[in-house]
Amino acid sequence: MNSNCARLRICRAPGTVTYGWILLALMAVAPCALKAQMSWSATVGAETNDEAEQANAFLPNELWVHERDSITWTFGPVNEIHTVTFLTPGQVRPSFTAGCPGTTPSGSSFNGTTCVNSGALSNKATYSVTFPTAGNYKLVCLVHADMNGVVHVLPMSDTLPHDQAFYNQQGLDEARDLLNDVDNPFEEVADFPARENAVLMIGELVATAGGRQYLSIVRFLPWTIRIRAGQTVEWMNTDPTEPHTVTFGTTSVAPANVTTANDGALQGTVTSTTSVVSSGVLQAAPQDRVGLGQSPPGKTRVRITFPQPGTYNYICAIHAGLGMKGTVIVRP
Ligand SMILES: [Cu+2]
Repeated sequence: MNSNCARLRICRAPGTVTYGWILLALMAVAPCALKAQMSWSATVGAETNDEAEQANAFLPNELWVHERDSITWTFGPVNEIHTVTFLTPGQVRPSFTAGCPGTTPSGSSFNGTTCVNSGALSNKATYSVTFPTAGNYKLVCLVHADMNGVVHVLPMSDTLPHDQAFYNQQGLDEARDLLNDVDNPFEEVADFPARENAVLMIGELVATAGGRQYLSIVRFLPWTIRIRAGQTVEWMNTDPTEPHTVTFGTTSVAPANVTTANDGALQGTVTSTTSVVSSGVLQAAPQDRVGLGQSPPGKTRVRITFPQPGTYNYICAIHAGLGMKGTVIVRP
């Protein structure tokens, strides 16, 4: 792209459309007096209409902009929350409730020295960040560890490789790749033929050079399971990153009335429809990295025995709001 094209695009910045020709005329007189300030847009997260499938991803997750440009992110999912967060190099990752710490207002600047954080947003909320200084900045969601991106901020003298239309297309493609993934959940269940009475929670990690992102199916598969009194159901969270719980009789995320079996799985017994039994968080272990202490294996399974006939409803205490609920029907 030549510099004339670059300047033409300045004239299409929001609010200046009608003054485009005036600006062009001004630039012809004093081309160095005006600094480009592009306003870019991108999306955070995407979901299917029933909220069952969540693309936990920055869409797209790699962008190139000029210094002084800004990017406005729009949060797609209705209920699932994400953050747009730029931590400083080497900063210890905080929890999303702590923030970086706290939140910074939309329109904040990030140059690598002070973190910025949108806080947890959803449902078409927007958050803008301006980048005054050239550099390569990692973008993270504090809610989802495997949700990463990068923003390359180039000096004005460098040519940008892509325009907004490319990023729009790229974002749609990445969302489609995640949400239209053709793996059949019931085929995934069949991958565990030795396990009778199994309920799966599944997802899939993908990555670009901008970082990891993932699809999470926030449903129990199958969501209704029929067994005989005295049998045991095993729930397995095979999602590579998303946490879930298997929770009877409470809405708390905390574990309740479970013990740990020899293989590390949790186990418990539901004796009535008012029993409080919960796995607590089931989640794959994070990947190890050089320079960090090794993390223990993740707790990803819970086995629950049902001695009495009845209909037992349960939830994922993290995702019940997205419809992640199940039923165990126990026949005599
Ligand atoms: Cu869940």
